[in-house]
Amino acid sequence: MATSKTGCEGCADITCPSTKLVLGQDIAKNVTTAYDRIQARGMAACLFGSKGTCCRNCNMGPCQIIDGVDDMIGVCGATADTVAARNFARTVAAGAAAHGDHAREMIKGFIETAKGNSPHQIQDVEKLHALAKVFEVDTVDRDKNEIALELGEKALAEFGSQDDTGLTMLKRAPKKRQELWKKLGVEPRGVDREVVEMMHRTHMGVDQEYKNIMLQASRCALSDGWGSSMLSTELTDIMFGTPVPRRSTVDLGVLKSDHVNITVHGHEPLLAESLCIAAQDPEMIALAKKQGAKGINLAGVCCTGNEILMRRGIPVAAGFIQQEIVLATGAVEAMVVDVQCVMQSVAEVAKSFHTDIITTNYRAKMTGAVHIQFEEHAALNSAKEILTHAIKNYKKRGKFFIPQETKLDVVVGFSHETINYMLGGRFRASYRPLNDNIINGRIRGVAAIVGCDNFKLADDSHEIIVRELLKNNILVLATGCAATALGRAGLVNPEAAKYCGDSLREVCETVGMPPVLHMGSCVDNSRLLIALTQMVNQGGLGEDISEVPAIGTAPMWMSEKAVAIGQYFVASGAQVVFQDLATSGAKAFNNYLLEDMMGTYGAHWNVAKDPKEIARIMIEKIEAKRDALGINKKKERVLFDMNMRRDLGDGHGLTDVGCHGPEVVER
Ligand code: SF4
Ligand code: MSK
Repeated sequence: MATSKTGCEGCADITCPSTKLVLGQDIAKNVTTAYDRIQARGMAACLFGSKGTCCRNCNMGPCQIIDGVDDMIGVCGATADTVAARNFARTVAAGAAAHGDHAREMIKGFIETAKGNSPHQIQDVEKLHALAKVFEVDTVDRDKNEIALELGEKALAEFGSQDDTGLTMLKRAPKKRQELWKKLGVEPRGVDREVVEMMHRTHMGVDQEYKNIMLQASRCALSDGWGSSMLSTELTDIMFGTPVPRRSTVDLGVLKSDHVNITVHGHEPLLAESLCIAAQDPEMIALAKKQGAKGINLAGVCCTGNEILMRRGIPVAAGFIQQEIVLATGAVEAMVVDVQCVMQSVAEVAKSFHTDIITTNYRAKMTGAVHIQFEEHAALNSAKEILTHAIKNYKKRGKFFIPQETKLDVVVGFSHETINYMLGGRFRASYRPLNDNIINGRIRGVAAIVGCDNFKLADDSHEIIVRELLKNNILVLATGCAATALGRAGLVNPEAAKYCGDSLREVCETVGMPPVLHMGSCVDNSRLLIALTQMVNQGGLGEDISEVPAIGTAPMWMSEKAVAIGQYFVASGAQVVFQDLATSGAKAFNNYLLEDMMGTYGAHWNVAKDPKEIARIMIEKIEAKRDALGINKKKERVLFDMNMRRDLGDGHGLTDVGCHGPEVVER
């Protein structure tokens, strides 16, 4: 490994105060981070790879294709468009596979819980009944565990389904969208099947027409968004509780100097929830005290962090981009990891400290880590074994540095159900108040900011985009590491209302909500699909997701999962903006993604490098949707008397910001 140390000499793109503080310490001087490695690479990425036209799908290649140059097509004759589309589609399949395998584990855990074989319990019975209805599971005179068992088994069957009837959750989408999917033939049939078919169709010599490849890419992505991810989110909520708004903290300062610090990193909340239960066990606390600590401090990293933040208010120490930095504090006894987004470098960073990396899933082992298998059927015992190992490291802790002053408050826990109760809908749970505020223009629209961090881009990109959106009165829904980054920027709490334009600020202050609503982990992007559908079903914003003034972005995407998410948003009718895509080397295919998909799905991909440009595009698209809906018309201001207010019946138009509307309203 290189010996040049970040120390901060390579900090040109690091704006995060806590990262800078840690890397500036002596204890971090031997730590090599991704920032160092990006600098050390010192050369631009391969042009063929970054533009999507390198193919290694068979052993006649690898072939590097130049679009429009006759003798620079593949040995098999594959064109740039075919190669770029195959590569893109395989990225979607990989992302969908990651979400699918995660979801399968969650459903198996759900079934074990229903059978009484786990330390967890079915917590949200209302949601259990709602989902049971979707899956046509009888609930009358049945015990919650009995219902959950049948629901879990039906959900698991969606993975291996071989019939062509379509996944059950698709019927939750707006009717118009369902009809479009049927017409296009992109209704996913089975979660696993769509990934397999995608891999088959992009094998050498199968599907060689980019638009046809993308039909299956859409079907595969939809099997993620409306299939596995949605199943995972909903069943996890039923088992661990649907999130409700709660206060917590984020950033490296959530580590405690006098506690055993254990960070939980990865994605599957079964492990993290079991650790949370085990960490409260008097036997574990006593062991920590015996080692000289005051207690056990669990803190999250990446999306496992978001899961326990949303449901338990457990602080998040770091997003993806800070996973090495959290170890460089020297204050972490163990980083417990499961699957996805765990950089191999954490094992190397840990070597400079007393920290152990503990892998827990047979799928995901790492050289230099300690492996303690997390057994679902003996979850509490596994969790205690992991904690015991970590606690015993406390005495070995040497010098450490925790940047306490950079810790920030957040208010999190906004499920799509929570939105029902916000904005004045407390007594009449519905999306009506949100829709009304969009129609009257106080909220111009909704922007989803999702996905990862990425060392290639300035670490304040999320913040720059969101500040622009808020100034323009656009409500932001955030998930994943983007949400953590926004928490670190101080934007995920009600006090951030001061950064909004006047009308959004008025709404946020009246309701007491943050202008950036943290909706969970990357799997929880499915919550956004339901929220958009609720907006459609509530009325006044069109008949399909493609008509709602809403847009998504994953500006700092890193993982293949983000591309699957982007594609399921587009196939669901929501536009997305990414900072780059590996498709620009194939002109026709690239145009298809960035423009022509509009004709198929009513939405397309957008690409822009500069964060302010991303925000500009998002604002422009939202305003265009408002124009199309006819809600941007200049309105006549009318002074309402009490009779006129009563004539409005259910109060629509008066619930602009809450239960008590202003006397002057616009019609
Ligand atoms: Fe080259 Fe065609 Fe083989 Fe790809 S599939 S590596 S383009 S010969
Ligand atoms: S963890 S997929 S870096 S959001 Fe979900 Fe974060 Fe992206 Fe991983």
